Amino acid sequence: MTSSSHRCEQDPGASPPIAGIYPILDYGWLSRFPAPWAGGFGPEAERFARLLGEGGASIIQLRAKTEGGAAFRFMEAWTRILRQQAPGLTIIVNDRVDLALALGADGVHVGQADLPVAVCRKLLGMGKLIGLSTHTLAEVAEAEAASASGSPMAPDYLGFGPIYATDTKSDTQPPCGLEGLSAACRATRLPIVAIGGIDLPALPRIAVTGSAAAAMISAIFTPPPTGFLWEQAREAWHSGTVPP
Ligand code: 3NM
Repeated sequence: MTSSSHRCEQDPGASPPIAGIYPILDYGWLSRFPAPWAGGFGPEAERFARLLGEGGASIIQLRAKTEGGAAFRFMEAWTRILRQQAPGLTIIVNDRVDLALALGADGVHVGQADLPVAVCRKLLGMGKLIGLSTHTLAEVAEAEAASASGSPMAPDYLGFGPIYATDTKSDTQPPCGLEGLSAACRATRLPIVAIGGIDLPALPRIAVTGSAAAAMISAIFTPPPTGFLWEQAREAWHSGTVPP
């Protein structure tokens, strides 16, 4: 990454915040499950958060596309539990700069049609992480140019996708596949978080494209009794083998 004063940098001496598996706790997806995922937040949720902390997770995103109190309570509860049980974890809020501020999150992830990165930066202040969704090489090139010139429009990392077809988000572009992802990684020095339809068998292939991380919703948070596949995903990413 280029050096500039206004952006968070991935410090090569410390474990970088954007690395490996990037789980997204999505309110809509988790609402299909019983507590603790979308409500309840008992000891099960604490165990889940501890697993992330002890398992070396670096980052997580809280995502709630629905407006209203329930979505806020979802984010508030998870932030509290994650802060208690996994203190080193970087917590990113999707779309909502206001909620990121209210919750004291570590950053925000915005789409192309959301608040511009420079405005997010102004609202959140220095030292917060800002991610931007990209879906085309032109969008990647635009972010890279902003980064190279030290512009306040530059995000700290890029989401890029969808890599594969997904049912979790309805308004996606056509899948770009591994070739599209590799091209995006070559087009920027910003860390790329691959997203969209990524399951466990895909992780070893994603890991060798140059992506910094792989974001996962439906394939890592599976219905009970299987539950949260954090350890399996981490192993698939790091060792290249998919546990049975
Ligand atoms: N953004 P799953 S695809 C939230 O292409 C999101 O920008 C995408 O969910 C993009 O891991 C997507 O269940 C859904 O496929 C990811």
